[in-house]
Amino acid sequence: MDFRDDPSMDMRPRLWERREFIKKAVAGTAVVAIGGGIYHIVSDDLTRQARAQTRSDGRPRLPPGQRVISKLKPMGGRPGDARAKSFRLRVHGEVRKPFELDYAGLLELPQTELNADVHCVTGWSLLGSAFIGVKVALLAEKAAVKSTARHVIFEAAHGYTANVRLGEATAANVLVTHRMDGRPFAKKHGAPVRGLVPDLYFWKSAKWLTGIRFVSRDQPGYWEVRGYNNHADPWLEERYA
Ligand SMILES: Nc1nc2c(c(=O)[nH]1)N[C@H]1C(S)=C(S)[C@@H](COP(=O)(O)O)O[C@H]1N2
Ligand SMILES: [Mo]
Repeated sequence: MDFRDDPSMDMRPRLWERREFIKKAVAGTAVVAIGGGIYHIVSDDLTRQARAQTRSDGRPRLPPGQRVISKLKPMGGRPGDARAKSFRLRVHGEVRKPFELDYAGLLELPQTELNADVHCVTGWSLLGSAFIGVKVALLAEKAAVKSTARHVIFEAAHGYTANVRLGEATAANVLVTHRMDGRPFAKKHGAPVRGLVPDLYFWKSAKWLTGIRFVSRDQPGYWEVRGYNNHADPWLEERYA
């Protein structure tokens, strides 16, 4: 299994992107092939800097095999309804008090602002973006999650899912997020609301989010049943199954 099998992962630059690349290359960034002809615009300077840094949890800032890019790269997927007025989030499953939120309801809950790094399995990392949203831990508390729950299934448009262990899904930096760097998400990045699980590979951060489901038995998600690692820890390079 290889990301090249996935049409949404076609990273070959179109002509105008190639011109853009030449400009950026002159400005000190470089394009490298990561994984057989897939091109990313990466910054060697930012990569070098990040490699010298350590996180507060003691892990290196940059997981092994990653290079830093300077702007979030759209990675495809089948978009859902991006309008805030259509947004509904079901919080359900192994809970005593299931509930549903619309966009206004989400904004009424206590908001968390944080800076996070995200790491794509194809080899790029984006560092230090600002996100605003509601902690999954807060949703879990509000729904009165049962003691039998072990995993969280992030549910998205058209049946996309991502499974995360309960303890990791309720970490302080895991959000249901509606803003990045002060702006709402663009449609291609999951508008109006996406999951954010920064310490696992980025496929666990479901775009066009529709539900948070607590389950007692694990249910491998969209990529997890297509050859990708069920856990997806970037520091352990848990890329494939
Ligand atoms: N609903 C949905 N969410 C998704 C995906 C998808 O195909 N559908 N792709 C995942 C993958 S593989 C990655 S790397 C990130 C990419 O997010 P971005 O396009 O905003 O960079 O979204 C993740 N979330
Ligand atoms: Mo991805």
